[in-house]
Amino acid sequence: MVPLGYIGARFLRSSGIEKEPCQPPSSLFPGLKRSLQPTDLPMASDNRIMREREAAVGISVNRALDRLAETQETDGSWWGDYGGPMFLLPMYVVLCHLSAWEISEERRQAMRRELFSAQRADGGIGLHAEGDSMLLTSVLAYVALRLLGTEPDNPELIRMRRWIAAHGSPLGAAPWGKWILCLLGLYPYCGLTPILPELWLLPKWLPIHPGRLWCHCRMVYLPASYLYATRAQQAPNDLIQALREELYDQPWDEIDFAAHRNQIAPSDKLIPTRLPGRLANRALAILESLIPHRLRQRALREVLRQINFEDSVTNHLAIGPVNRVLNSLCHHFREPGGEPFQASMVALDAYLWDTDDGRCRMQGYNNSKLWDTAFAIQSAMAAGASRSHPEMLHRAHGYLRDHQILDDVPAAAEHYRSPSKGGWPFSNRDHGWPISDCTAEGFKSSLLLGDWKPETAIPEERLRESIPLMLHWQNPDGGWPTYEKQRGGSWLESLNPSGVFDRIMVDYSYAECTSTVLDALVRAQKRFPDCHSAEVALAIDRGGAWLRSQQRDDGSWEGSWGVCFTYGTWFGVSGLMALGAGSDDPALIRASEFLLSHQHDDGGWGEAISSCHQRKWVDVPEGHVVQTAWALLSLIRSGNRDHEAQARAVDFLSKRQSPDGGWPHEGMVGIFNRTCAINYDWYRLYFPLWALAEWHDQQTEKSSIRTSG
Ligand code: LAN
Repeated sequence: MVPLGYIGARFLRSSGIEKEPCQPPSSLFPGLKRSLQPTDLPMASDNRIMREREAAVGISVNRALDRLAETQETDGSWWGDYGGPMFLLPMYVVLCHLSAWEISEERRQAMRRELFSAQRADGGIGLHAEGDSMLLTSVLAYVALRLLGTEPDNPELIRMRRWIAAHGSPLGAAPWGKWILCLLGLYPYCGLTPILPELWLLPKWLPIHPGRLWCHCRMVYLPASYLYATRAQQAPNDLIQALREELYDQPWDEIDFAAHRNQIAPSDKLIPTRLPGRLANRALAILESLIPHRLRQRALREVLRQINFEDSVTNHLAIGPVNRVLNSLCHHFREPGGEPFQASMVALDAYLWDTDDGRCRMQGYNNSKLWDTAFAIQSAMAAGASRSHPEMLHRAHGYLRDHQILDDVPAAAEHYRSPSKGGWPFSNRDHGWPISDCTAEGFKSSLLLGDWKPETAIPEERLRESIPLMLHWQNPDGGWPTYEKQRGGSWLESLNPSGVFDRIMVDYSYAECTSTVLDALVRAQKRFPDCHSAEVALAIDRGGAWLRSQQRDDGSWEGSWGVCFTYGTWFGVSGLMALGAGSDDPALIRASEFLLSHQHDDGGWGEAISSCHQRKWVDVPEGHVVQTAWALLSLIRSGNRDHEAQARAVDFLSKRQSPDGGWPHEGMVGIFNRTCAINYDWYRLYFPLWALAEWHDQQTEKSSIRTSG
């Protein structure tokens, strides 16, 4: 343990115990400073309690900072589990089975543990580790467990089989599940909705060209089209024969699979299939029967070219776990054991995470290091780590420097790629796909650390390169997307064939990305006033208007990548503050009122994962540390004057802190596409740290106003 550091020392000073002049607080939010008046301060009778709380929080913050320092990787990053989605590991297991890629016995056991650990009380498995059972994941997990050596008479497996039988067998599974079953010979290709590779040969200007899709969607359907069009499938063996009997309640040969082609059971229909989608499926089925052999071969060559390109520019990591597995399957079926296959299998190791309690989880990305490091830096800086933990910050700075993307991909347009140079990814440079908000967080953190240690700052020209990139990403509606400027109309969503994931068709504007990029651009404007100044000013205006337009009537913002309104509102509020909104801004007042109306008596906030799907606040009585931290940060930043509510939130966070300085794992608070939760391991350390540090900063500031007033 480092002795009482900067925060503690500041407390001693501000409480008058140590008579040193007060440091000006390093608050990042100018609006907050404007808003504070001596009259806002608590009554004198409360002062003693407040000071005690302040002292306790100072200690909490130091302990959390120590924990942050202890858990830093040698490369300067923070690296944690990014598991949760339950459809990923079975895909990996199927790939290894088909390609005879060996998984060690220890790993097999750890994988079995992971799959069983997610089994629900009813016997099935949900889309994510905390979700309700569905066929897609129950069937895939069942198959994976059998491939991993679990016997069919295992009692847990029997329960899983019963759940599957009671909910309609694989015939009702969402399409991605059926794709995987096809490869194993557990489903015939005539039972799939066609995925035509020929779409890639269409003229690029056509609104339905796949190059217009959200990059994650297009990169999944790309290899899926190859596997579909080549009818990739292994020859049935005894295990597959046995599985055919275990999974279906009728003899395999008697099932009319084609008749169930578009069937999705209620458990798997998380998003409705719409009429245009149903019509498109019919049209695809007709087209499939008309495609000449030569055209198919040409289309397959083009698809393979795109797959190989993706693998080569991502060091075989691919953009995400699903296309990583599907691309590897393409390589396997094309050239078993060949070089592209081997390279991809080695890269796939990055997607596996061994937990402390002996489970092996498949990760939602190769890692989340850049994202975590940027937030760890900002929270640590708010907590005064530049004095107490300079070494930690120095190493983290190195990670930012080493993982900025330095080049565009070659022949970008031909491969439907946008500029990359100057951006930051979510994970690391090897992965190479830049993301708008990761770039903004990387940029902000780099400025922060560069100001602190100019001698090790990232060279100015490299920071300047992020600015045109952030400008380039702005959508026509004024908001910011994730990876690429929106390329297709929102109407494409009516063709969403997944049944499971919402908003996958195009790259929409998001409150989170918009808020963060706006904050970065405001800082860019100050730091590099000569850099694209007119465009930056215009982008900020349009972005600010978009962000304001997204505030809901109840005062909240909807989050898309975190659960849910506490997350979105934190970004909404922070974005407006970055634009200079004051605490008297009606939007900020409404946001605070919204948050206060959902605070629990114990000071915490708790929102269910289902808030994201239902698009309305679903309360959980047990407050969540991370959501409480987001809410508290929003209240502090918006200059809300309900100090009592803030104090209760602070107490809630302090009470939950573990002896090691961190906070225990609670439910998952990451989400994607409204339905699938994902675990951000470090959120429970740097967000409470950040909230407590900003609260402490605010107290110190109040004390100084009190003293001078
Ligand atoms: C991610 C991870 C990072 C995340 C943030 C940067 C946090 C966010 O602010 C923007 C969106 C982004 C980039 C994001 C989008 C969706 C991803 C890629 C994921 C949640 C990780 C896994 C998920 C991906 C779609 C999973 C595969 C499933 C499909 C439906 C294709």
